[in-house]
Amino acid sequence: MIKQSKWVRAHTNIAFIKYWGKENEELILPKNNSLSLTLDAFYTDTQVSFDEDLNKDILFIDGEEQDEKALNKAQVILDLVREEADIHDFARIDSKNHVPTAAGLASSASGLAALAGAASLAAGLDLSKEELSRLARRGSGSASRSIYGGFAEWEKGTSDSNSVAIPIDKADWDIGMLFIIVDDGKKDVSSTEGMRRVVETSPYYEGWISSATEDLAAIKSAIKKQDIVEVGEIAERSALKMHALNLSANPPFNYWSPESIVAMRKVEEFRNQGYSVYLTMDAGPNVKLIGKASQMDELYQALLETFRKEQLVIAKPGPGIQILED
Ligand code: 2P0
Repeated sequence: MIKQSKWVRAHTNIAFIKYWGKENEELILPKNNSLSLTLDAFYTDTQVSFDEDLNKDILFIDGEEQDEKALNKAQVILDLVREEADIHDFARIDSKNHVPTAAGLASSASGLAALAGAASLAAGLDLSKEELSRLARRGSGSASRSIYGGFAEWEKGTSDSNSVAIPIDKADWDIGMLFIIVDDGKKDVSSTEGMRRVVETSPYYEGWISSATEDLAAIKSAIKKQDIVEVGEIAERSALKMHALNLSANPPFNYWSPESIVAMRKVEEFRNQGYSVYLTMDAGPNVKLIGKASQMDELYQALLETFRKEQLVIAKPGPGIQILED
């Protein structure tokens, strides 16, 4: 017998207050609360089928079968769902990533959120948003936030049960992002390894925790006021502090390429011209601009002097997880 879900769609999110360090690696409990914006431009569609004829779990991304390693995070979610629903069959996961060609963007947030939705649906579990967020978190921390549209906060909690994301604001105001895709092909330090290293070795880690708490309170009040300048300034500071942790780790590491610096300077130039535009960066060289959605087309045009159009993607706030009806 086959228990098959409908297709489930989850969008990716970008953290404005970064998650960068784990309190508990197995349960994925973070050191600090984080806050993100879910975006419309990048998403993953996933379908799960529990099938008694399978003799192992299998994962297809865009039609291509993936190796065991790619299955690791997914299997944590499958196992939790099997246990909860008392299912003993292996699963086939089909995923389609909707990310612009050559974007070089990680899709673990949207991918594992969509998987949590599809696996629980196939198993016949009727999970609340909060339960879905908790389940997605066990695959990848940032996935906990992709259950919701707009701004979401992942509350670090103290245990598996209360470490979940909650919705903060629909972001139905003039805010948007612009991605500058800078793929330098260098082998990255994985997020998992990067986080472990800063927690264990950065002399600044305590400062990160205390300032993240302050930044979080400040950005929530700025979001409430729909104040793009404050939101952008706080988000940019949070990102730069995260990258400063990496430089202060032993051994030190960073995610920047020469082209990242070029993009960062552009943001400064735009600000000097009077634009309210700020940057954020994650565990890779891409630079993401935060600003008024209504000004992104102008900035896009200006960036075409320096970057190819394939490197630029405008994104608006996106929706939460959804079941696609056939
Ligand atoms: C974030 N990042 O808040 C931070 C900022 C990257 C930089 O969450 O180890 O794939 O699976 O929990 O969620 C990327 O790491 O890490 C991430 P795990 P995840 O978005």
